[in-house]
Amino acid sequence: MDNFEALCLEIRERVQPIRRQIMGLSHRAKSAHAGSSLSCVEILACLFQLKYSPQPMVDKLILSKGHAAMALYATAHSFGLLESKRLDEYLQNGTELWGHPSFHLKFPFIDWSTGSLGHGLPVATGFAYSAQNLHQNSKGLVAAILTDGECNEGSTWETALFAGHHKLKNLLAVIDYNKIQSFGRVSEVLELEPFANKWKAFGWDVVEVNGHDIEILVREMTSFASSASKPKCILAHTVKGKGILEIENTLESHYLPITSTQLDNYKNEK
Ligand SMILES: Cc1ncc(C[n+]2csc(CCOP(=O)(O)OP(=O)(O)O)c2C)c(N)n1
Ligand SMILES: [Mg+2]
Repeated sequence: MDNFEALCLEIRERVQPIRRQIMGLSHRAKSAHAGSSLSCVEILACLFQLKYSPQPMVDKLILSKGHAAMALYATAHSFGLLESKRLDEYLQNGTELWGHPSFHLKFPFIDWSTGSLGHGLPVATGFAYSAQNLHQNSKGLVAAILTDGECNEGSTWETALFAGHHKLKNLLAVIDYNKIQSFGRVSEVLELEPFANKWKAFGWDVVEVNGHDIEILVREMTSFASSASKPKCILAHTVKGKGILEIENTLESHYLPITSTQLDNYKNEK
């Protein structure tokens, strides 16, 4: 097995336990945003693997879709950055694992507070610009995980323009393109297509991939890290609620907590 295969295998082995953790958290805390969290598991696991490796490729990781905090916490737990005891405190009164990640709590895996959509890419771009132009010694990528919904925000496109103009070759945006927002489908609320062409027109390298395919994600992330000349956007086609057939690709998955039956079925199936 070569290094690439070994890396992908390691990530793949984390995916189901992370999904199970997310389901458990949503069920116990009766938390919304299970669908949002399940949608970005592979993307997060790949970026964590590249960030927390002996030779890190990712320097900063901003989960712009802060409402998917359960995915961030479950992934951090998988990588040994968050104890089980603390994970169990999610959304409990008087504890720190809030519904959106807060930088001020000083968890090592939270590089910026997020939750207000449309701000993750601007902040990531600031970090990337500063690393490229002001701190020439800075190494590694600045990565942001965005949603399709926040590509309705002007702030995202202002930043895309700025990053393209400055050829920020250390900036990676991964868009969790699950085609659903909180009040409807992207195609009904505000169509984004031709989405890839828009990013290209703003001066970005763009690829469209299956956002649940570990090999493709890792290949695109690592090839970018070694040979970029401009910022890159990975348009990751995903399924909201991925993992539970009953809620996959539904608007309800944005709001409804995971039920005990869904949790049991998932455990039994895998
Ligand atoms: C600026 C802002 N407006 C509104 C919200 C409330 N809100 C939470 S999630 C969401 C949209 C969810 O759809 P999407 O952004 O596509 O994320 P997904 O869960 O599908 O990944 C909205 C509008 C917010 N967090 N920030
Ligand atoms: Mg969406």
